[in-house]
Amino acid sequence: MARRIMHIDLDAFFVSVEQALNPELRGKPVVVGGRPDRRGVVASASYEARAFGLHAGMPLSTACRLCPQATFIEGSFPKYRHASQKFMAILADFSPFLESVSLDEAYLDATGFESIYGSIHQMAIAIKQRIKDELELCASIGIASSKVVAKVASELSKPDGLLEVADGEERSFLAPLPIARLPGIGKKTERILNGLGINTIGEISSMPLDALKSHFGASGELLHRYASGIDDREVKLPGAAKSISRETTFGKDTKDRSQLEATLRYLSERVGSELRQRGKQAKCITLKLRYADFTTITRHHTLRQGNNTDQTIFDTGLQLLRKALPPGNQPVRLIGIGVSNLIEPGRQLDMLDSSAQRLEQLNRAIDRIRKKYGFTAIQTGRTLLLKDIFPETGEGYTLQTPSLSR
Ligand code: TTP
Ligand code: MG
Repeated sequence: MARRIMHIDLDAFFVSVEQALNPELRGKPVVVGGRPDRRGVVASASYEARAFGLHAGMPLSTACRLCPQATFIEGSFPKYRHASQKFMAILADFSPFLESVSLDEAYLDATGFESIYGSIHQMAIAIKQRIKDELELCASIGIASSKVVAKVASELSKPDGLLEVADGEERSFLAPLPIARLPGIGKKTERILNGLGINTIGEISSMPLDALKSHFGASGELLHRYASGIDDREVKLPGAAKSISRETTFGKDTKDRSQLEATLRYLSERVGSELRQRGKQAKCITLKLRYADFTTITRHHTLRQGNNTDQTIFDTGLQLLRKALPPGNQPVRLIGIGVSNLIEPGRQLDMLDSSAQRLEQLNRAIDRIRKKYGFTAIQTGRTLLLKDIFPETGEGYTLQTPSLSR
């Protein structure tokens, strides 16, 4: 049986929360992001403001020039978080198969729920109604056999939309749409494709796979699949690990920098590999150290964007290690590295353009080789050192203790 996946996204979320709290703002051009005389960009614009060309990411000064009569609001994050929690609680009442993607966006697997609600379409109407009644917010919902098609459908249906793509119709639904509608296509990819004479999603799906691969590497394949409406990603339930970490206790306490750094590199590769396997990126990296006297410290660093490459995890860990270990420190008993604040890749990021994406592809290639031949089939210069330190062990040095916190 084909899956029925819903993508639910609130319309003009930050602005709509403000309008729900202050009826005077309803039906008017409203912008959340800050006062127009300040630097900064539009975070959210009401649909009335969008009629004047305003959109998220536009400098506030431009927004003010295009629509001086708009009400500009600074915004307050706790209000939006509170509304988001209520929104997710309503969705959870409808199905436990729920994945929240951001504050105002979620996927819900509704496969098999027809018998309860009459049809999935009816279920979506009931969801929209409850959100309207209880939160005074508008949700747009796309329904399809996969995440990617459901997301395109909900965005196309905005505002206050509901659009269901029948099973088997995915490809023909996507085909006439401009390529920018496909999640993951950023400005640069769009330019390259336009340069090749490709303007619609259907034209991407008709391109030979090899041609796409030659322009976009491994991402070309994903692009081809998505453009054809093929996407096996599952709705991931809460309870999936919220953080991933690896740590090791040394056989003998050590002050040796190269041993600490080699171990850190090895643990970073383990964490990176697990992160990629889960299809996530991390925004927070944490180093853990336990000294010989059992004093334990942790140090965090938050990245500007999500990342899942070994290199970034290690480089960040190394910086934290260098700061945390002044010269003359006492010996280290345990070292660990972890990642948290896990996000879905590719929402704000341009999936195909960034150099981080390229590094990720390299990491994935290494993952594949390791899967086939064992983790130590590929070693970086640094982890080779560990062979001398732990010569008796083969694959994996048996030194890491996995810990997945939920
Ligand atoms: P979106 O769902 O992308 O935007 P939206 O809800 O305002 O409008 P719509 O879905 O109807 O197109 O993002 C949700 C919220 O996230 C948005 O209200 C404000 C915030 N946000 C930012 O702070 N900066 C941004 O660049 C974007 C895109 C969103
Ligand atoms: Mg939204």
